[in-house]
Amino acid sequence: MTDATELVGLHRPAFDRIPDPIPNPMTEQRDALARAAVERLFASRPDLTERYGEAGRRKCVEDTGHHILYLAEAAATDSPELFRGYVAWAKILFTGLNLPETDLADGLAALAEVVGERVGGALGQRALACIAAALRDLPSMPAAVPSFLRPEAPFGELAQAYLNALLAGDRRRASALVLDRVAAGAPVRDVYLHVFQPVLREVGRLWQTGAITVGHEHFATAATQAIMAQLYPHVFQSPRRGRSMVATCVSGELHEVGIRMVADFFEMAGWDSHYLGANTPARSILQAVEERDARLLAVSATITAHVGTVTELIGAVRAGLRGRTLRILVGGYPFNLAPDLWRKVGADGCAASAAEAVALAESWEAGPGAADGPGGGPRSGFGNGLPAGAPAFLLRTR
Ligand code: B12
Repeated sequence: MTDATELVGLHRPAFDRIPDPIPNPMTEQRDALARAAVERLFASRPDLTERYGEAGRRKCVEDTGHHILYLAEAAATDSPELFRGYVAWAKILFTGLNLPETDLADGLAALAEVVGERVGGALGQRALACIAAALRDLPSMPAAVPSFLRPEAPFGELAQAYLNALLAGDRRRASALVLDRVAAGAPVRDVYLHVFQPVLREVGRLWQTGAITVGHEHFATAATQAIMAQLYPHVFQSPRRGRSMVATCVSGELHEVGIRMVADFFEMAGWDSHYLGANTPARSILQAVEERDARLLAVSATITAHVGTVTELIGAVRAGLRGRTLRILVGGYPFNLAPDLWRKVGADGCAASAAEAVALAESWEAGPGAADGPGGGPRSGFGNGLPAGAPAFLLRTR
């Protein structure tokens, strides 16, 4: 959706405070890089033309374009974990499509050659290091993702029953399962973190492995959003504490349920939450921060290719603050992959879940030093029980 202020030219001063996007030479020459890499790949692997034909070759250019978007962000922020996470995800996708791993590996090797020749400076060097690290780890990356649902997890049985209802296309049953449990005393926070979150991640896993369609995913997401809305009488019950926050996705980002949960957790903690949803332009976010007199801005990105947009947004917001104090919290999939990324995008902190986001903001409110964990930095505990660097799609709630 286009920002209305963009169309009618309102709020001119805010326009002037939006700096130009940070250029990334890799995304700028994405098409040319992708075509050159695929040409090289198909020249060295004549069997690919036989197997996939011209249509397969075009698809391969498209896929390589995606590789480049993720690679560009990993290189720009010097975060090889981001590209590693993407390649781990791509491996599972390839496996589900019965495409050999060597096709992915050879494609990445061809991309490395082209990047080595055409992308200069530190960015090119970092991109090559990202590809090399991902290629080294590719054979040991898992070919399948285990389920995000475990019967022994808190609310594990409810989560499974909720998923089953959604997959059966039964919104009414899904809603009743949740509302009945909340009526029986289950805290809404637990339902969010132990039912909605793992179930949506499981839906993503099932989509990724080809077990369900985009239609099933859309249904499950829309039904969950509707059921979250049914829980709002509980969400809006907490006494107000005079603290305002704005919660939003960056421009281009469509995954809005995670940041909506973050906003709702702040609401339940007594903050006035202003949830803007998906794909919000920088100027509207800046305006919302001013209008709502926010002391906290929570920014979400799920797609790694949007990390540069987060950096631009934070730069724009800080440039437009005119002396106002504002803490900026970031989160979402790429920030769960690369624990240091929040610093690199210019945020004040990062959290892996809605509960941890509130805990971190409250520790900031409590005064200096209160947010410092064992590492001394304003990052909330990760709490997922996985080794550092594990792909984010393996994240699950305890
Ligand atoms: C629903 C969904 C969609 C919907 C979103 C609709 C909507 N209204 O939100 C639609 C269909 C639009 C979509 C599109 C795409 N999706 Co999608 N999607 C999902 C899915 C299944 C669920 C997302 C979700 O709601 N998760 C549950 C929430 C609660 O979890 P969460 O987002 O992680 O949020 C928690 C924390 O991360 C944290 N957090 C989140 N934000 C913030 C912010 C702050 C400040 C803080 C502190 C914390 C924080 O707190 C939250 C609550 O605890 C995921 C699967 C998954 N693993 O999440 C895939 C997934 C994210 N999608 C994926 C992909 C690939 C895409 C597409 C690129 C597909 C395509 N080819 O078009 C597009 C990209 C669209 C875009 N431009 O953004 C991949 C991403 C893989 C990767 N390597 O990046 C996933 C992981 C699916 C998969 N397993 O392959 N998707």
